[in-house]
Order: sequence, then structure tokens, then C-alpha cells
Amino acid sequence: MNSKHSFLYNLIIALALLCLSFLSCVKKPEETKGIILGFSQIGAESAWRNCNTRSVQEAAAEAGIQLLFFNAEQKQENQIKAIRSFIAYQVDVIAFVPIVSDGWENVLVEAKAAEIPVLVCDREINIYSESLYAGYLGTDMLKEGRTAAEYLLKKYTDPETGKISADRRNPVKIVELQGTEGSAPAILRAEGFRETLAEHPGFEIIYSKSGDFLRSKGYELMCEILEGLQDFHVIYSHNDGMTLGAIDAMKERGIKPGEDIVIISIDAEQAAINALRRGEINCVVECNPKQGPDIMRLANSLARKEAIPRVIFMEEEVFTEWDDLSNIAPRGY
Ligand code: GYE
Repeated sequence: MNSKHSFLYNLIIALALLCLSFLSCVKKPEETKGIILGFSQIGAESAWRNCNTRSVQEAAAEAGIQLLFFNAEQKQENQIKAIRSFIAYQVDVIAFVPIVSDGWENVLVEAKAAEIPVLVCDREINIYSESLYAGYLGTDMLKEGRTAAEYLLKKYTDPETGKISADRRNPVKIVELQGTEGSAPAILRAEGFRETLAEHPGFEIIYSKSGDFLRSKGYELMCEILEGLQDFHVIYSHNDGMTLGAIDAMKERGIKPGEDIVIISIDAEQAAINALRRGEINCVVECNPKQGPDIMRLANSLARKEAIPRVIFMEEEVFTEWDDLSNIAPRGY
């Protein structure tokens, strides 16, 4: 980030804190005497993320919680700055979505020294001591990867014999579009997928690159793949945004997504469910972004100095081409 952007980002944080300081001096009617929650969001990279943001903001308003919300524009350094500002402002609770798993020790030591509890949301972190944060609320991304692989095994299993048709001589060639490098979803969705396929040598991942959860990069990667690779059978994509970009690239070349190539995607945003209904995607693994109400419930518990569970996973399901897709409720993202 260049110095101009950094100055602007610092100015935004300072102005936001100033406004909040002023507002906190004004007598508040009882119903808004809620706690102050500092929340660092990573950005607006996907429909999933935007729904996650809406859920947090709406739930805070509903709960009467004063939300100090900063969008980090996909930069960990901005998240660390925001958390430091929350500490300086002495918020009651800090919650954040760690864009990547590593590099949080120092700022979490500072939050602990300030005796401000921290809730990790959506993406998990790697840290030497779990005492540096109160708990994690998000989705089971390892399971999401396993679920994607379980669908693929079923797709290539002969229903009569129960035998899997893929083997070393006739391998199923897989292209993987990974999420943001170093992020928990990218790491865990890759790990879960691979461990489930490990004892089936007929499934080969022949290409794996990060599309950063962006539709535009999913499109770019698929153009690169289709111009370079001879043939492949499956796309395993870590989020619907990249999947939809890849589908655009396939259609431009007359390739029928979901028919010529098996497509597995994660998130379950409305556009992906619509594509599943059209037969353009074969399996959509849900990843639930509507975490706001649970975040606010946990933040209030932490403000009351109550212990919370170390890990809370959101409820999720999987939608496949074999299901009755007519009764899927509108997704809201
Ligand atoms: O899959 C993707 C978003 O962190 C689980 O981030 C989330 C992921 C989600 O950009 O769409």
C-alpha cells in the first residue's frame, strides 16, 4: 500500500474514532447503551463477503450494539491497524475476519494486554497460543473440502456395481481454483478434498492455482487453462465467484459447463444455485455467511466476561444435481 493510501486509511480510522468519541459523549437513550464492538472485515471480494458484512451490520443494529466497522480492502496491514485502533479506543470486544491464517500474534498480544476479548470470525488462524483469542465462529472448511470430494467419488461410482470407474490407466483429471493464498478456506478446502481422494489413485489434480476468490481471476485462470491444457474432466473451485468466472470462459469457447466438464463449487450463492438448476454446475457445497446474529450473541457474552465455546461451526448443507432443487429457499446473497 503506498504512503498516500496508508495516510488515507489512517485518516478514515481517526475520523471514525473521533465521531464515535463525540457520539459516546452524547447521552444515549437506554436502548442504544449497548456494548462497543470493533469489527475488522477483509473487504468486498465476493457476494458471500457482502452478505457476511450485511449480516454483521444488521445484527449489530438489531442487538443495539455500537459497531465500529472497518473494511481492510484485502490487506492484513489494514486489519492490524484497525485492531490497534479498537484497542486505543478501548472497545468492549474485538471481532475480525483474518484474511490469512498467519501473522496475528503481536496484535493479539496487545489486545490481551489491554484485556479486550477477541472473537475470530469466518476464517481460522494459526497461532502459538489459543489463549490469545476467546473463540472462533465460522464454517467447517475442512468438511467442505471433504464433501466436495465425496460428491466426486459418487459421481464416478457405478450405481450397479458400486465400483469407481476412475483408475491409474483412466484417471479423472481435476483442475482446482484455489482461494486466497494463505487463507484458512484455501488451505482447508484443499486439504479436505485431497485427504478424501487420497486412497483413490484414479483422481489426479493436474492444475491448482489461486484465483483469490475473485470472479475476474476465475475467468482469467480458466482462459489460461483452456488455452494450455489438453484435457481435463473436473473443476473444483473454492468459491462460486471463481466458478462463475470460469463458466463464462468455458461458454465463450463452446464448452458446456456441467456436461462436458463436471463442476464442484463452494458457497451456495444464488447465482450458483441458479446455475446448478440449469445443469451448469453439478455440486454446490454451502458455506453460510449469515454469521451476524451469532457474532453479536457471543460479543455480548464476552462483554459480560462469560466464557464461550472455543469453536462454533455454522449449519450447512450440500446441493447436488441429484437433489430436488425446487425447494431451495432464496439465498439472500
Ligand atoms: O468462500 C468466499 C469469500 O472466507 C469462507 O471468502 C469465506 C470465503 C468464501 O470471499 O466467497
